Amino acid sequence: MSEFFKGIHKIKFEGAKTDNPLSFRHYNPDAIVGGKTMRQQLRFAMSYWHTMCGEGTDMFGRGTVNKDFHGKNPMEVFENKAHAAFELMHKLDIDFFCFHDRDIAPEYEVLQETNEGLDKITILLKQLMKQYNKKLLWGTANNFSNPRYMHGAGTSCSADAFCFAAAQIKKALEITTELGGEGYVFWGGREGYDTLLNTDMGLELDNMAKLMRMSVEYGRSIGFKGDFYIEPKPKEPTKHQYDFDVATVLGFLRKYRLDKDFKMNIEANHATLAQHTFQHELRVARVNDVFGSIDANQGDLLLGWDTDQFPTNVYDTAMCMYEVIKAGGFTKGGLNFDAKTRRGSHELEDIFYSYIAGMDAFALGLKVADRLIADGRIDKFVEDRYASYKSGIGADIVSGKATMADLEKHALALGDVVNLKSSRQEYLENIVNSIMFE
Ligand code: XUL
Ligand code: CO
Repeated sequence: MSEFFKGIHKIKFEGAKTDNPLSFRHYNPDAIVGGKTMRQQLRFAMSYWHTMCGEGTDMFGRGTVNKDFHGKNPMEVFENKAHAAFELMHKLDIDFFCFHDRDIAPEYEVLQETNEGLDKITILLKQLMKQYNKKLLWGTANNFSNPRYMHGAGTSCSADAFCFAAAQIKKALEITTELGGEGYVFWGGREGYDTLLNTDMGLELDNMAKLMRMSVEYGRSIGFKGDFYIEPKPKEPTKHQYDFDVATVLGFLRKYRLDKDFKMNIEANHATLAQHTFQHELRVARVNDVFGSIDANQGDLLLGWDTDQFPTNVYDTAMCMYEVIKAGGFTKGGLNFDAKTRRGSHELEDIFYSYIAGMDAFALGLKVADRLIADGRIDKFVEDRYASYKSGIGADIVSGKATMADLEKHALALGDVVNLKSSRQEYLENIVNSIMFE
């Protein structure tokens, strides 16, 4: 097979002093940080959709880069994409990839034919995975691009569209299982609404839960052992996406008793669209035991949409990795770069600069998070801040022993609350800076 990324060699760790832009300055896959290799801690994944399919289109203009990879017919295009994908993962030393069904094979007029194309590509992917020693982090179904999903998929007003969505998920689960996928993602696609004037919200949510329940049962019945994830997002394409944020999704899962079956795939740009920090979303997932995987990217805070930029903000990657380490690290999840080069960064080489930037930003973030934890001042501060719950009335509150009468008695005896200490926010922020730039 011909080389698609000519002139680019395997990217290696060269250290912070290197002036070679096609090298890692911080990501050293075999270096140990926090008791594991960086490779094990970070579990980087390539997103097939942006990297192999995204051509730089936006609503004002067509593509600026061609991703046909010299294919002369639809099937050849996707076969070549597969070869290019593995060359890219090899050169970037990325161990995992993630895809939607429609990223990896052509969509034809007839579903049966589309599925046959998927089967062919699945055979090729399996062979390439073996050859290059790469793994599938997660698969998913694109239940949002085709016009049949204009009113949603699992939440469509059309039972026919609902069946098409189910058929696609069934097939995507089969492929994901065949490729040994470690996860399967539901991102809400068009599951939401623009106006309540035409929407039966109760029925839509009930139906979405039914589709998820059936998907989990089907996946387990065919031997899928990976984790199921929901990826929250507050808006775009619909005004109100049902999976707004982690807390909203948790409410949905608990209502339909699906909370033991799903974890969260948290995307940085979706968090900020929901007016949360990335760390907030990770923390909500962590304290509710549903942290699973991450779509690593960043948004532009001056723009109100999902720009899917490669992550370069080290404050964010550091706080992200702090949460990941505190959650016990990734088990089946990883860091999938759901990120695309800017429209003007139109040369294939830009894909390499982008991934290198993202991987180095996360390597730095991991190192900072590890030092923050080893330093211990922040964790100790938080621990001390809640010391009043360790003994006396506080301990009785935590254990559930205290009654309302006990609390009232305590308050009456006190007269007032007199021992409140400073929250020391600025002191703590400066500790982060001092560790980051030590
Ligand atoms: C959309 C998005 C998706 C999911 C997978 O905003 O993030 O690409 O990650 O469907
Ligand atoms: Co995503």
